[in-house]
This record gives sequence, structure tokens and C-alpha cells, in this order.
Amino acid sequence: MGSVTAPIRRVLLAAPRGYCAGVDRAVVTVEKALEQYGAPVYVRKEIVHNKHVVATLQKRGAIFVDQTDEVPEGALVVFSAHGVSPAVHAEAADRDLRVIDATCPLVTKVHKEAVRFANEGYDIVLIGHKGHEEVEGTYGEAPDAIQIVDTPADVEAVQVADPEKVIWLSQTTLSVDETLSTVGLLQKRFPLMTSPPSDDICYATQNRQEVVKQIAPDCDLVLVVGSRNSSNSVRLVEVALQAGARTSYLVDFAHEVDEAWLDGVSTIGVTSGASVPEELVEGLLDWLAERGFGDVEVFTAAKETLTFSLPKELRRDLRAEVPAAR
Ligand code: 0JX
Ligand code: SF4
Repeated sequence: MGSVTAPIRRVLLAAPRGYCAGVDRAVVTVEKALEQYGAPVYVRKEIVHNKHVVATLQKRGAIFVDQTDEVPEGALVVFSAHGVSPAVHAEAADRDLRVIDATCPLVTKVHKEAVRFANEGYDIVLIGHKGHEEVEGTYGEAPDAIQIVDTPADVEAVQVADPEKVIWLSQTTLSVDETLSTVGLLQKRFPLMTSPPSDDICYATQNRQEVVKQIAPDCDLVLVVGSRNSSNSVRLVEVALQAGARTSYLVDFAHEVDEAWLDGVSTIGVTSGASVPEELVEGLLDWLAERGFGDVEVFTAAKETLTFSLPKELRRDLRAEVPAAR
């Protein structure tokens, strides 16, 4: 009689995953602002698109608002990692708000590109999701020069003054492959279109998608930890499915995983979006281990070392607190 072998059950844990440099900086900014100035600290929009992060900071005294006019005159407000348009800065100045701008420097880089190319007389095609805060912020830098392309169908509607002076820019958290295909469609219409001086889709978005592409063909199921409104997290589910994962789901917390998803599954890929704290991934790994998936193999596609210093407004006040050396 042949021996009966136990089914293989393993987790492929993607690296890099989770917090990027811009998210770490933005979350620490709110934490340090609470320590330095005391509660409440107002934050315009979700500091990053993650339910757990927002709920945790709320408990510590952060008040999240949708619009600048919800912040009391003269109070302190933090702008989120996704960036704001110049109009929002102007509104804050009108209300005499003390602003700490936690916009990721890599989003600011795209804002600067928009301003520069608009000043040089280019028509700018901004590839990104309509209604996403980052796209609203970048668009607001040069609304007369920018047209937003969200879907391939939008490409046909683009109108430019001079087909030799067109540039495409993008949101930082898009699917790399989908963006390239949209650029291909745009190039058919505008063969002389210029590309951004450096990648607008940031290193963190690219790396998280790359590792998922590499593990997905070996996975029956890929679980992505992240929130529904997190563009980069949602993209990871799509990338997993396109790269060959049999199924893939986005969950904010381990308890959202449906046990039925594990039926007949032997390899589970696990990753998380750029706005997701590692403790949530640890919670998922514990939950999976309790169900026989305790064998975890880390699969690394890139090393990340980038860090950003805190916003200058905050650094100045933190420095002022350091006692003088004797
Ligand atoms: O929805 P996004 O992916 O742009 O934002 P999230 O989830 O907060 O991720 C990190 C912040 C990204 C800013 O570029
Ligand atoms: Fe910055 Fe990229 Fe992180 Fe967005 S995802 S905050 S652009 S590093």
C-alpha cells in the first residue's frame, strides 16, 4: 500500500511589501505632531489610505476632515501623503492655518513636472484615476494645461494645441503594465509625445507589483492586505490575477478572509500595499498558520533603502525642543 503524504501548505511572503518611504514619513509626521503640539491635530483627508492607520491615529487625537474649511481658524492641519493643489494651500492661508505638508516628495516631483511643462507650453496628459486625491492635487497645479486620462476610452477625447508639444505624466500608484498600454495608445495618436523625465510610478509601487508578478504563477491564492480606497493595494490584486494567480483578494484584516478561499489551496501568496502596517500582515500570517499554513518562505524581488526626512515645518519645531549642548 502506498504511503499517504500530507498536502503541501505553504505561504510565499512577498518582499518588498507594506510601508514605503512616503507613507512612513506621513504617518510619523502625524504621530510626532501629536507629541509635539498635543491633540487635536487636524488632518486633511486620510493621511494614507488605510483604515487601521486612520483609526489608530484617531484614537490618539487626530481629527480627519474632508475639506480645509472644517478646520478651525488658526489650527494646525497636516496635508496627506497624496498631495494637495495650490488652491488648497491658498484656502489654508486664508484661514490662517498652521500647515504641515506630508505630501510624499515623489508626488511633489510630479507636481513640479506639471508646473514646468505647463510653463513651457506643453499639453499634459495626466494618466490617473479621476477623483483620486493625488490626481486632483497634480491637476490643480495646471488645470488649463492638463487633461486626465483614466481609461483607454479617454485617449480618444484628448485634444492638443500642438502634437509636437505633448507630454504624459502619471499618478504614482498605477499599474505599470496598464499605464504602458495607455501610453502606447497615446503614442499612436501623438507619435512625438514626450515621456516624463523619470518614472512617475514610484519605486515602491513598481517593486510591490514586480514581486507579485514573480510569485503569482506559483500561487493558488494571493492575499493582499490593504484598504479598498488604496489605489496601489487594489492594483496588486489585479497584477496577481493577470500574472497567473488562480484567485486573489484584498482584505483589511485577517478576519475578513473567508475560510472557503482556502479549499484545495496549497500555496498562498501574501503581500500588502504601501499604506499597510506590518502588524496587519503578521495578523494574517498567524491566522493562516492556525489553519495549517505555518510554513512561510520569503520571496525577495528588490531591496529598498530609501527614507525621507520629516516635513521641514515639523523638523524646525522638533529641533527647537532639543536642549542646547553644554
Ligand atoms: O491610493 P494610493 O495607493 O495612492 O494611496 P495609499 O494607499 O495611501 O498609498 C500610499 C500613499 C501613496 C501616495 O502616492
Ligand atoms: Fe511616495 Fe510612492 Fe509611497 Fe506614494 S507610494 S507615498 S509616491 S513612495
